[in-house]
Amino acid sequence: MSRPLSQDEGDHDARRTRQWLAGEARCDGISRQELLELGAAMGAVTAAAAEREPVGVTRAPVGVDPGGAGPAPAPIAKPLPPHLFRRLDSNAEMRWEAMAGRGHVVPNDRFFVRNHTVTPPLDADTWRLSLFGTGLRGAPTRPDPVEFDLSDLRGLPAEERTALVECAGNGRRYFAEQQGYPAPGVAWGLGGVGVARWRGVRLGTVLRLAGLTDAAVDVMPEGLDPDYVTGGMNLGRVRRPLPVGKALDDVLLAYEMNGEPLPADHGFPVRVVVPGWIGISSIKWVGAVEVSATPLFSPWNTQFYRMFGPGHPTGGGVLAAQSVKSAFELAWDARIPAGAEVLLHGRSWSGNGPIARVEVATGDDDWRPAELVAADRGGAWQRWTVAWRPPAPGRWTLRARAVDVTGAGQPEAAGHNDFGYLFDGVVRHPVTVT
Ligand SMILES: Nc1nc2c(c(=O)[nH]1)N[C@H]1C(S)=C(S)[C@@H](COP(=O)(O)O)O[C@H]1N2
Ligand SMILES: [Mo]
Repeated sequence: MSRPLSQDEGDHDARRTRQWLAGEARCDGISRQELLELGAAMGAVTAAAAEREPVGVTRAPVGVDPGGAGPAPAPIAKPLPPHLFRRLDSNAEMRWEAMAGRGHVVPNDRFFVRNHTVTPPLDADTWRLSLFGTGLRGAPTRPDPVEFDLSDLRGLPAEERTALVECAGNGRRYFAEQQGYPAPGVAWGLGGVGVARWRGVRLGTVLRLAGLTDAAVDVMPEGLDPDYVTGGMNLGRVRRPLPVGKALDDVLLAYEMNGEPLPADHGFPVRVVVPGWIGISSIKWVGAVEVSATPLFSPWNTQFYRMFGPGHPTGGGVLAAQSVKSAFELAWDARIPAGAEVLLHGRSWSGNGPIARVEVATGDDDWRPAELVAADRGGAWQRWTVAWRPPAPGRWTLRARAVDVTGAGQPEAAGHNDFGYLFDGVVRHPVTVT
């Protein structure tokens, strides 16, 4: 499935990088030199920290120190029962057994959370969406923006989309565990992904009402969570630009998730949902949106979310579509009864488009095709099943690999990059047959 050029993430990123390096794209608050220095510092950290806790991009949220005014707020508001989640600093990954036998979408109580700092307490009554910039008629400024409140948005035509949100670092821990190359950053297993039914108004509808002009090229939503501080540098609010072509296409300003008001941790009252693009594009707790007639940049597409390291260009390679992945709906080290046939369940997904086929290997046999759940064909991800009769008690390793409609598949080992993005290797999932 190819997308029009103006909506392709990789292409957009490559063009903007050239412009940024040539000094033609603006990145507020941070100079090109500072970002390059931060990159160098983080590179050094990367090498030194290979054997230690993840540091660098997930360093403690300095920006939220309450200054002795009491305990720091919990980074995540919702309960994180250990049978549903594994905590990772200010983030929480879904345990895959939490999806066993479930429907197409991930219920809100078990959807993964990726917070750069903390979930901010926001009041829906005083919340405003503020649009400004040179790409709007009359070029409204940040202090004097075009505003919408929540009831304005709810009064506009609503749309619903079932879309997958995945952190670009999902699967990162397997770079270390399976390939011996630890990467800094949140040590996600495969649970930094989820599919939900998002309901809201198209970003394009709001942009047009706000006075979008033909001169607009980039749209940059910004979160209302605290500034992100890392490597001793305050990078400001979490934000990442989109080309106007994508912004006008299928991007939503979502206020509902799976039929409920957006939960606090997932962006209440309103978040951006950018189908098909890496998770960081889907800005939560959106407040300001800059609409610019000149290209924009943010640290979230210059410093983070780029492919660095041997085999990648200096300045970082383009981080294009999310890679193909597969997961069993099973606990890590799950116990499986011996002597009977069991039906193994799992899911596969790809940023390129739908999954075409899935194969499973159980360690006692060759790869064999999995049965695809018909209702998911062409959907945000693909459920599948495969029957297995464990031949004997003991430790077994389950593997699953998928191929998407573009022919992209899963190699035995993922390609290395310093920050551990886009893991696509086959994950070796241990189980114990008793
Ligand atoms: N404002 C804001 N938006 C954000 C983030 C954040 O920390 N702050 N994290 C991003 C990242 S890296 C991901 S992967 C997704 C995760 O969405 P979720 O927490 O709803 O699962 O939100 C994105 N949007
Ligand atoms: Mo992410």
